[in-house]
Amino acid sequence: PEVVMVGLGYIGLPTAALVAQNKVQVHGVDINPAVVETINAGKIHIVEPELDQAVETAVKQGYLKAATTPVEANTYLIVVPTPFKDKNEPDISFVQSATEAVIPLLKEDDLYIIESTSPIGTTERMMALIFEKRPELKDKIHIAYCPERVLPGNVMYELVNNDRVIGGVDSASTNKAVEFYAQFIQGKLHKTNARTAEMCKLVENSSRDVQIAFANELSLICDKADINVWELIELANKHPRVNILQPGCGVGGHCIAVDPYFIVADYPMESKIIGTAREINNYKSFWCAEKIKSTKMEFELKHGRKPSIALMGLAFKPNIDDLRESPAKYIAQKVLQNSNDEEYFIVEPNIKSHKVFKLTDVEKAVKEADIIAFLVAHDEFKKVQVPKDKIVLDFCNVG
Ligand code: SAJ
Repeated sequence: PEVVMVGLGYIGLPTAALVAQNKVQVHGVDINPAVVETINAGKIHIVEPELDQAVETAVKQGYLKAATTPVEANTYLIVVPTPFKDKNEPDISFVQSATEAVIPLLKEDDLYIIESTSPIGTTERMMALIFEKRPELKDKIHIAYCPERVLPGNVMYELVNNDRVIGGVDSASTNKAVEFYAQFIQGKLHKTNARTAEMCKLVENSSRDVQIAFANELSLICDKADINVWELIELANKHPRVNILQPGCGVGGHCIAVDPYFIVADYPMESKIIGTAREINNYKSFWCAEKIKSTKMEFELKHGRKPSIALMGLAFKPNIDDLRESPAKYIAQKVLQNSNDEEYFIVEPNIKSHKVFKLTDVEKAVKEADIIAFLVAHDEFKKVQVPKDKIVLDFCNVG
């Protein structure tokens, strides 16, 4: 094969399919044998529009093959997760083990690229590891960092059309990596060095996190000040140079709620706003859960009976079925703790069933609950007519 793609997850698999669509032989690697088997059967193990068709075609035409170990190629891409350990320290052990797996295969003029979101300096660290084991390759291979920036749900389009930032450990590496991506990508390819490219990825997501934190902070102030935060933001945004994002019930997903910690862990004294934004966004989920509980208590005091409560939405953002790192799920868990499940209707129209939560459909929940808490602004919820006598907690501007 021409290309080895280590990691066949949310980014690695679509990227492998895109490269293969261009009739370039790709050898995909994943440590999970079930994933390898699924892909070799032309199927996919994740939910992403248009990906199924792309993988099926690539496998059928023989351009994409998966295995649990890498083979010799000319270009190696590392696209594995970088989770974090306790105390929000980034964990680059997957990047390291993926690199260790390809080191014996590297030869002169090869290209090694990391795409995984990584703390600043990771590419240089992997370069040191490569040359420690293969000193004869020093200055003879190309090493670069090129983060992805695709939005889940629109990956196949954004992979091709988004601009990319490409940073080599030297300019020959940058140029070689740009040549590689130019075969598949229509967006602009911006050249820089590896450290800047690493930080750029972290900064993009931190920037969004900080902006959402600002909106969430406003929502807390407005709640006390008895001002409608949605109206306030809409009006402030009429200013030609103001563009405030939307408050919600916290920030979820596996990127925006994670990547800022990669900066904070290494530069704790300097990253004040970035660190505080994380705290504000996490606190907002806790606050929402407390608000539901206090509303429930007020109802009990007033009516002398327990209210029934509808929790509307579990996904980490509108109109998707992804519950990972979801603030809405966290809130549901928090309010259901130590309470009788029967008082609750949990609604998530984007999934059929859930192993912990018993799901109710939208109409029934809205009709029967005394208190309705909107946690996610799904389109289905916007159409709902909520009867006047209900108590509504709208955390995401559904109403
Ligand atoms: N959110 C708000 N208010 C807003 C916008 C979003 O509360 O005004 C919340 C969402 O509900 C969600 C979270 O933020 O819980 C994140 O959602 P998102 O749509 O902002 O982003 P992700 O996590 O789906 O994808 C992000 C994207 N990054 C940026 O927009 C800077 C995507 O381009 C990245 O590729 C992706 O992270 C990634 O993989 O890093």
